[in-house]
Amino acid sequence: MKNSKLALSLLAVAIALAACSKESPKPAADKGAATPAAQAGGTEVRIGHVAPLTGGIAHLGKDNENGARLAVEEANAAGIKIDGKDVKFTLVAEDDQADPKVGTTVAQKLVDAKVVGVVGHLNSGTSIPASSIYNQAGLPVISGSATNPKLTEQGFKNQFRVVGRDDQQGPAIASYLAAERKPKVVAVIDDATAYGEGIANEVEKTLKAAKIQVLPREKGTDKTTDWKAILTKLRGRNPDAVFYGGMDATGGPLLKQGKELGMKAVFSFGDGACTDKMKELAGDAAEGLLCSQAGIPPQAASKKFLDAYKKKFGQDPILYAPFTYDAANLLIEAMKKANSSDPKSYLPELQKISFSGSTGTIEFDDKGDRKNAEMTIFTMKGGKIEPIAVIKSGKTLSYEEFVKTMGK
Ligand code: ABU
Repeated sequence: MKNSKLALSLLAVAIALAACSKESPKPAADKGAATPAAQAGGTEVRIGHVAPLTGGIAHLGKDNENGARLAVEEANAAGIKIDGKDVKFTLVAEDDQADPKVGTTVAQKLVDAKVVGVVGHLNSGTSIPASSIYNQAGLPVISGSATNPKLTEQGFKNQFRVVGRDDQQGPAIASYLAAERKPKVVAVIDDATAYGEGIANEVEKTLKAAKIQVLPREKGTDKTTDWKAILTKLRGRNPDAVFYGGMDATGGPLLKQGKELGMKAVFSFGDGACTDKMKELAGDAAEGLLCSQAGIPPQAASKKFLDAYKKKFGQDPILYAPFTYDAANLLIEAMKKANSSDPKSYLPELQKISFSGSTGTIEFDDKGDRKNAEMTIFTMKGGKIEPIAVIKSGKTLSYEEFVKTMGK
């Protein structure tokens, strides 16, 4: 009788434990070998990363994740102690599919997984709705790529970005286009996302202020790959230039079809379509395009970062990886300064940090925007996106002059 009671109690405990493990699934963390910290019972500190890892811009999402992963692995290899304990950082990587609804779902998933900070999201369209979830949870979040101004205009003290904003980037590319190509008529198209529409609005404002005629806005979506109807209509208006607010996955086909239709206009883009992928998608039509980045060109990042990235991933960073690398390092550095991984304790350190990252010195203003973010203008030459000019603190430098200021 006694034995059967004991057996029943043990069974009950086993069932309860099994139920518990079902209710608390392990997050998709790093599957790397256990570090000395973890083996010795060190503290696990989880950092979230979110970007689209599936869909048309998965290549950019993976690039972002690679940057953050490299930072986490380097920190683990360095062996960091917080509050006297060995720490093992794990990267909890989520896929938001560049979809605002999925973005909020995975944001909540990261909060539930008890991450202490987040690098992401890639897109403004996912970052903005997810930001209230992180704000409620008091989690520091740093985007390495989201450029829509609204992200940091909501009064959230936990939200940061290490790139510039589209109310800087839009005027930069539009002014360059106006000054160098002197268009009389410009067509502006966007993909109806927070980023695409936002930067297109900024470009239009700047062009109109320069007394350049802007045709009525044309719109697609972030899935549009057949632009022929819109382009045929625009061809009839004979614009000297086209600006597209959207990503490379949709910008490449737009450019290819525009040239196939015989448009002579110079095609220009913001950072989302400022990649070598444009050559892959548009072929020779990509030659001579103009585009911008709300930060330094990836090839101007520190040699230490570029070498480590290439060694680990067997390729050069595409676009934002130096920025997500810096974002993850900023979270880690703030934890070290606070000697705590508790978001409440290390957030004040992040707000006042001055950090020498792979993309230069990073400090934040009161809104969480990067102070003195550079803007870079590129063209496609010989099938490669090449930086032409960098705008820093209101001064336009040739890329060669800028590199000298980086001490390279
Ligand atoms: N900055 C362009 C791509 C990311 C975004 O949606 O802002």
